[in-house]
Amino acid sequence: EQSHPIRSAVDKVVGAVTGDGGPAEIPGVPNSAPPSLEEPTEPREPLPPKPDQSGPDTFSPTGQPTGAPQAKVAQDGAYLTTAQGLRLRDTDHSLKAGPRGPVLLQDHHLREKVMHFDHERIPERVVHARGAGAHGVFRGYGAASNITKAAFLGKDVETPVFVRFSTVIGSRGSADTVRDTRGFATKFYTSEGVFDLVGNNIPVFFIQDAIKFPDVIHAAKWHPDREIPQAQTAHDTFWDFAGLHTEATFHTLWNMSDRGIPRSYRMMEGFGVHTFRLVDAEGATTLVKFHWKPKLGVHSLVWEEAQLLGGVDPDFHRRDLADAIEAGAHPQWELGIQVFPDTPEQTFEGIDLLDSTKIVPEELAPVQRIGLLTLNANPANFFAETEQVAFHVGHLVPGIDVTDDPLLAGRLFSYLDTQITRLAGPNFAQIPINRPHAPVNDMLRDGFHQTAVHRGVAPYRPNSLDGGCPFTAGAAEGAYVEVPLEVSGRKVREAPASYADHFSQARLFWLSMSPVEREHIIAAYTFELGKCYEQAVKERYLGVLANIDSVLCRQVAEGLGLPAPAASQPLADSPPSPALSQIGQTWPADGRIIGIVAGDGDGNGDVAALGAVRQAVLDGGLVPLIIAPTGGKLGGTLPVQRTFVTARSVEFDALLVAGAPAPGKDAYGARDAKAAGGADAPVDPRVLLLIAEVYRHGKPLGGWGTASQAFSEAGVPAQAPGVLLGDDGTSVLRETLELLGTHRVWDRFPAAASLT
Ligand code: HDD
Repeated sequence: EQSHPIRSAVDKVVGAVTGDGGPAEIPGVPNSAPPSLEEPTEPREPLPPKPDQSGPDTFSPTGQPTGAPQAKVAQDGAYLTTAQGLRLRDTDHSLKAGPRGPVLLQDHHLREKVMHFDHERIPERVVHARGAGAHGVFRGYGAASNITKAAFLGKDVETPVFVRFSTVIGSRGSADTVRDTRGFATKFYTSEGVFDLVGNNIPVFFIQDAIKFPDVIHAAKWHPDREIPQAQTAHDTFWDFAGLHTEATFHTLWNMSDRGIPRSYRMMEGFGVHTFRLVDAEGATTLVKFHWKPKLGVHSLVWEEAQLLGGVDPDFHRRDLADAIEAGAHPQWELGIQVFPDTPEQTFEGIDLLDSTKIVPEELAPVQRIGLLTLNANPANFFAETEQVAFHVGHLVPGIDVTDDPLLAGRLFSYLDTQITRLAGPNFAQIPINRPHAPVNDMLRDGFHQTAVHRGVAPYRPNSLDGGCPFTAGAAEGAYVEVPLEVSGRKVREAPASYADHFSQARLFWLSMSPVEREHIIAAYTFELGKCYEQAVKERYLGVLANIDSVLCRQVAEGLGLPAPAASQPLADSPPSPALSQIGQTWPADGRIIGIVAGDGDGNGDVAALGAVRQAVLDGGLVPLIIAPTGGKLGGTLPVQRTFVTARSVEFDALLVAGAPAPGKDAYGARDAKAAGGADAPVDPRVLLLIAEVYRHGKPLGGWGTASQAFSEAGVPAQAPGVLLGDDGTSVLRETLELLGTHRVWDRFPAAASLT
């Protein structure tokens, strides 16, 4: 690596003073002499800002683009400076009284550098601490314009967005693939102000009233004495609460289903959960529930994959999102709404629309698509954007109003309040990622981290000194006007009677699952309750399961070695909702990852064939990763992305095996891999592990050449469903892609038979 001219000059000078690295003495200059005070060097040419130092477009607190290019750059200029812009000659040594002497208090640079470092962390979010974000654009279809005046939903209106996905329970440094709900929060920078849709990948919530939020979160987070487990619900306090507080039953069932372990953020549905009220230009209102429908379909991991990933790649989901965006495979979701008439009862088909523990099955109210979200840019700086973004369900725009859901009411307080601690003061709306793209002219003043220089003398209304400005607007000028609903009632701490139904929709969900999904649910409850220490907690929860379904209860009880209790109330059967199941549909395979194990071929002919398969994967819009014993290039041309040391099956959606590589040999190298061990040399155990796991996890498994030997050594029956053995790679690939459309080879799971 060539030394930068500035660096080498500084090294020389510093080396002369400290004896580190440079000559002990510069000829003619005694060791004790001060170094030259001249600027060490000049940069050869003005250096452009590094790409990772340019931030998102910034807007002044009054909503105007800041304009000047350098204002968009967090850091500028070629020289290292202090925060005050003072150029620095050395940042590696404290100012000392002699090379071995004490450090001097006057060293401002030392104190500033360490002081700033000491305060680099801010409190993590009290929930949803771990997340990953991306920039994008939302385009309205105009399909909702007959029921809402929200400008950003208009036909072909494009609105910049920032989305943050998250887990709920774990700390910032916890793993991505834990069993949990996922947050799906979207900030729309609309022309009428910021609209935040702060949803989850599960359409219901644990509680019906926000006053219970601290309870459910205290129960679900780590035990207060040991701060374990991290990011898991498999522990006593969660199941203690869930067993006693049965309105959490439905949400918990979603968590225990495959929805609790998504394959990717890109393959999750999103839900606004609450019912919202849309308002048209005439003031007519409609109730709606918001949905996000992923273009790539809804897919999940299997539990063993999720657990392996926790160790192999704890950043699996954030890596997947960032890699896909960087590769140009921009993930997309359609925004949809379920529409209900705004009647005084606020119910639909008997379902209380103000109860966030209930869904309205899509078969009763279809999801109508009203716009398209595309994520197309990764954040330039995680802290500045993903960590500092502040969502709030109260960030609304004209045309969208809240309802009286008591869960929503508490959220309307909480999201504003939490930022005061998290972002240290009331001016978080001035942080670049939070700035509206609509003009801002508020009368909020001062406070910690005030970055605006407000002009004028009259931040109050009415005033005459600032010309009466700013003016208030009417609805015609785009003002937000709350829907003037009548409200009346006695002050009570009570819930409506319908809120007491905690089981009927959990049963609906169970009945809507395919056999293999049911089996996964049984395994999940058995695992989670099996991790509890307290017998009473397990027994009580079996009582909850009995009120969902007797087979579910009996199977889990069997796994726990406990008797299965009877239901405490009659089970209500309703027609299943096929939309709740993730199995049975086909989806595009775009962006899925295909591992290709290079075989033990004997020359460039095989490399060419492998190259052709790789190219065919690319042409299909998928990502090929070649796996070989060592890195480098096969046959000098084909780049290897994973070695037998770095590859693990959990990374791939399907595996293709081009042969049966023996241990420790080159693939397609000068040596014949089998030569040393003869024709019956065993297959490399790391390849066998890849094959066995891919098979066990129900992923398509293709092979040609000597692959059949590898499959048989891995214990994979050649006739098993989704095991594709063929003569050449391209034909095997074609069948593999077809299978990927259903995500997994579901027939490989034993399931159904045992579910009686
Ligand atoms: Fe919440 C964060 C979603 C109920 C209080 N919540 C937060 C985030 C999401 C949700 C996605 C992360 C936002 C981000 O990425 O920054 N929360 C939900 C959904 C709920 C819900 C879908 C129910 C339908 N939340 C809820 C209640 C309360 C909170 C009932 C409090 C009474 N939520 C918060 C919070 C957080 C938060 C403490 C933590 C960090 C933040 O807000 O900015 O205020």
